[in-house]
Formats: sequence, structure tokens, C-alpha cells
Amino acid sequence: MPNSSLRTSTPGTVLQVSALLPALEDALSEHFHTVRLTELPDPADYLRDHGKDVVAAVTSARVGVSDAVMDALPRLGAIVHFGVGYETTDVIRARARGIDVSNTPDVLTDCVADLAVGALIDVMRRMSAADRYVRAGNWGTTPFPLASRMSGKRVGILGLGRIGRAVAQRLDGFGAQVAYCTRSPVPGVDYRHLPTAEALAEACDALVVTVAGGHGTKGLVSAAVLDALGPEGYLVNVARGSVVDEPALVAAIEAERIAGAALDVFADEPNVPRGLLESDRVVLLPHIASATHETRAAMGDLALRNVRRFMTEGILLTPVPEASPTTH
Ligand code: NAP
Ligand code: 8YV
Repeated sequence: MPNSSLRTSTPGTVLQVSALLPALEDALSEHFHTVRLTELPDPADYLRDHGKDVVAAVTSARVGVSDAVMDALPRLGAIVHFGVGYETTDVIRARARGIDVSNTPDVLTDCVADLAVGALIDVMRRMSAADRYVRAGNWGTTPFPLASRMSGKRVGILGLGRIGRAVAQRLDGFGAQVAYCTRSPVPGVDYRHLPTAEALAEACDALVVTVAGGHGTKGLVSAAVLDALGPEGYLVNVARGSVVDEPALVAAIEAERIAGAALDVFADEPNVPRGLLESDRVVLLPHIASATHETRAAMGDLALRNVRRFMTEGILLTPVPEASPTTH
């Protein structure tokens, strides 16, 4: 991790709230007085006795900082997320206390979009299923079923932010007809805007979910949206498991009311419902959309630069927007 001269001017402890990239953990420990909460024998004891020493908290997008931990840190001034999502932290509560919050936007966009398009091709062309078929020794015995063409299809993107736009750019190269749904149309974008997730699903052959997580998008991909997608339609989710009504998805897969799904995220990770595990028409990925050497290093570097900026200048480098999209 490239950081030669980190100098601390904000006295106080950096609290590492969750496990992080090892290189980021090492850099934090090397340059700041860092305490790893999850490695302590009794985290509650630490928070009670030393919570007043903590000035910055670093956490993963998946874990965030709970209200209880935030409340135990009276001098906390910054929450730094490793990851772009931050719905796991109550940003409004933090801001009300004067705590600033950062994430790691942009640096992971390409890899997440690459994986979304790869997952779409996988589920439509049945690549993972074909791999299982070959490994099972079925080649030459039973014919492998025909799949669906991806090029030229109508693809709906739910959430046309940084990642959604990168997915759309890639799909342009496949001659796809892209449409999207956001709460308001994105200025300067030529793709067709549809006002609801249901209208988007109705109008496409595949729905790719790239919206922010949090209360505002919980269950946005409902049973009605899956029905609108229909028996020839495919779902790809690289956003958050909470965005999809998972029991409704299991029911739709089991009843073949949609053609297939490719999922990188789940409602209760790492638990995956049996109905998805047992379906050959579902591609299952363990939340790996940003998990490349290059992107994780860039995320770690950006998170570290946020901590450094806060500890030296009292401000964050990439603060989350004032009006956070869907959090709390
Ligand atoms: P972003 O630039 O903030 O984009 C979020 C998009 O969601 C915006 O277009 C926003 O548009 C839209 N949106 C929010 N609420 C909506 C609603 N109710 N209906 C329709 N659209 C809505 O964020 P990003 O950088 O693209 O990242 C998107 C998300 O991807 C992250 O928040 C994270 O949860 C997820 N992610 C997952 C992985 C992974 O490993 N699988 C990795 C990185 C990110 P409007 O505000 O105009 O509605
Ligand atoms: C990571 C993510 O898996 O950035 C996000 O929002 O979900 C992913 O990039 C996560 O940040 C690791 O905690």
C-alpha cells in the first residue's frame, strides 16, 4: 500500500470495526494507533473503557458501524467504509452527531460491471450449468439443452449510477437495447427511462440490478416485478440482496415463472436459500463483484487515504453525498 509519510495530527485511536483487506489492516496499524475491535477478547469492555479515545472508525461496506458502536464513541469524527455501499451505517444519525462518512466510489465500478455482464452471459448461455454437465461426465450421453442468445436483447438496468452506467456501456458493445429505471431520469443519457421497476421488467428480456441498498430499495424487485419479467426473463443482482424479495425469487425460480437468475448478493449472506442452491438455472456467486487484486488494492488505498486525510486535516477525501440515496 503506497503511503510513505503518514503523520498523525488528530490525536486518538483508529477503531477497526470489521475484518478488512490485510494490506489495509497492516497500513492502519503501522501508521495510526489502531485497535481491531473483532480481535479483542471482550469488545464491549473495550468500548466502555476506551470508547472515548476513538476518533475514527474504519469498516467494510457489508458491516458498517452499528448504532450501539457509534453511541459508545463520543469523540468519533469519521466513519470510513471499505466499499461503495454504506447502507449498514445510519448516515443521518452520524451526521446529526457531526460525524462525517466516506466510501470508496469509482475505483470498483469497472470490475463490478464486468462481473454483472459476465453473470448475465453465464445465466443466459448456461455456462456454469454446462461446466457442471461436462464435469459430471454427461457430455456424449445426454444432449446439453439450448440456451438464450444475449447479444441484441432488451436489457433493463435498475439504478443507472456509476455501476449501472458502466454496465450499459458494456452492453452497448453487445448490441443490447438498454433501458433503465431510476427515481428521476439521468440528464444527458439517451437510454429509455422507465418510471418503475415493474415497467422496466415488463419491457426487457433481462433485468440487471445496480441500485443502492438500504431501506429505500428494500424489496424493490418484488413478486410483481418478477412476474413482469416473465418466464423468458433473466434477473442479475450485483447490488444488495435486500433489493430483491428473496422468497418471491425462490418461488419464481421453482415455478419457472422466470427463466433464470445470476446473483452475487443475498439477503442473509453467506446463507443461500435451498431453492436457489438446488436450481440449475441459477448462477450463485459469493459477493465477489469487486474481488480482484487490482480493485481491492485500489479500494484499500482509497480507504487509507480517507483515514490519513481525516487524521491529518480533519476532513475526508471521498465523503458520501449529503442526501444519501436510500440509506435509513
Ligand atoms: P450510485 O452511483 O450511487 O448509483 C446508485 C443508483 O441507484 C443511482 O442511479 C440511483 O438513482 C439509483 N436508485 C436509488 N434508489 C433508487 C430507487 N428507489 N429506484 C430506482 N433507482 C434508485 O452507486 P454505485 O457506485 O453505482 O453502486 C451501486 C450499488 O452497488 C452500491 O450501493 C452497492 O450496494 C452495490 N455494490 C455491490 C458490489 C458487490 O460486490 N456486489 C460492489 C460494489 C457496489 P436515483 O437516485 O436517481 O434514483
Ligand atoms: C465489497 C461491496 O464486497 O463496495 C461494496 O459496496 O459490496 C463490495 O465492494 C465490500 O465492500 C467488502 O466489504
